[in-house]
Amino acid sequence: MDVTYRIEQKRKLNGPFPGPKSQALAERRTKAVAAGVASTLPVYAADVDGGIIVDVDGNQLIDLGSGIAVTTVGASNQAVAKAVAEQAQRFTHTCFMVAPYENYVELAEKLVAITPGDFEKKAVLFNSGAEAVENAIKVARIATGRQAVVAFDHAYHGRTNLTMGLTAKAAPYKRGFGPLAPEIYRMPMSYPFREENPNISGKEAAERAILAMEKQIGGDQIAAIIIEPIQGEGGFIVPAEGFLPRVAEWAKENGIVFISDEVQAGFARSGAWFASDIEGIEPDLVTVAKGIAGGMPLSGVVGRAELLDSVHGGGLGGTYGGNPVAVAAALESIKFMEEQDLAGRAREIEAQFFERFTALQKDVSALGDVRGRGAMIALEFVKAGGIEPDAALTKKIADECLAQGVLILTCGTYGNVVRLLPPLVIGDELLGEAFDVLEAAIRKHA
Ligand code: PLZ
Repeated sequence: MDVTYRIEQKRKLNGPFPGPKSQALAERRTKAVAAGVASTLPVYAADVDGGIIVDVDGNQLIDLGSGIAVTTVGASNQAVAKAVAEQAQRFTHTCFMVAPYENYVELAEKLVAITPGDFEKKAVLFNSGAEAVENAIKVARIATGRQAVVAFDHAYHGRTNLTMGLTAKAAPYKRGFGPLAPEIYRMPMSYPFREENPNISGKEAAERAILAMEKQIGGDQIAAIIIEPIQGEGGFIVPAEGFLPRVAEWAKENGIVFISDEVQAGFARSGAWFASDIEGIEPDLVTVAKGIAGGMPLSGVVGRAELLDSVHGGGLGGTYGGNPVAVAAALESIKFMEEQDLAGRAREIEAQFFERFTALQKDVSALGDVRGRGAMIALEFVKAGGIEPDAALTKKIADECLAQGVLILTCGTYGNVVRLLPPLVIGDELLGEAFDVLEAAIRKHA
């Protein structure tokens, strides 16, 4: 990796944390910003580059969150910033449904080329991950003439009405926000660490879900099966080998559209372009967002041409979908990922992570599971010796890291997973330092 940084890649805490400027902003926020939107950090960002977030008081934090798996190429990647500025100076918007433009077509060509699946594909662009998921379901329903949609335990697919119904966890995402969309069925996931029978294979876990689908819905009633190839918000769950291929195969046998939600796992994050590549599956449709555009809001659905083309003209769209500034950022981000082999970088991060934390696991019995792929990696904490989730310990560890200037996020149905999503442009030294801080926090509290 050959990256130059604007900001010195050093962790630095000056005085109180949060500092006075962040505290003043927090007061203003309380009066003006809706309470329903919460933030992990108590400090306000002023400048971000590589693996460092500088706050308004000049503190420098190590970023192991990438704005939830978004700033894969960095939050101020200079090539991306230049492409954004140049496009903004030409035009910021025409609406692709009104006056189309070239870079939308170019990005569709690129997405078709890099997504899994050796068949004719097309793409359509939107703004957010949830919007991509909603549209993938619309496509599947119209293409099959069926209504039922299958999602899995621990799934996260968004916060809009349809996607909150697909999301598994009630609080904070769904509770009180109903009525939820009908015709959504939830199936058992392959979650190796939490299987009652620890020897169950991926294929057996798939047969368990298939039997439930056959009995509870009927294969010929299902429009789509949607699944994250590595579950994100639900706990960075990597299904057992063989699970996804068998579910995908059964979908095919039953004329069901298999949708891989790669919103979080996609774009080099997992150590490949897409996590589906590693799992050896060719989804009918793939949803993409987050890492695609270096921080600009952009998403898409990519997949079988005949499925996407089963929608009547005017049936898909949206004012901002495929905004030209966001698309310019995406084209530059993808080029950067290719030139710098960021998927390879993600695999290096994976190796460093496993070496360090599987060793730590031998000393810390509360560290139940060390898992993930690429730079989408996690630690699951339990009450010592068993598998009972320990959310309180997880929070203590995350809070300790924050206080030491390392931003880490938690996730999981049981709130007991620390997840690491560093920008792939982070250097080894800074990453090692962040691991030191995390390891010390674990040893202190576990
Ligand atoms: N599908 C797999 O991970 C977004 C959500 C954070 P949007 N994950 C982060 C939060 O608490 O809101 C996500 C995802 C997967 C869909 C989505 C939704 O993407 O861009 O947030 O709509």
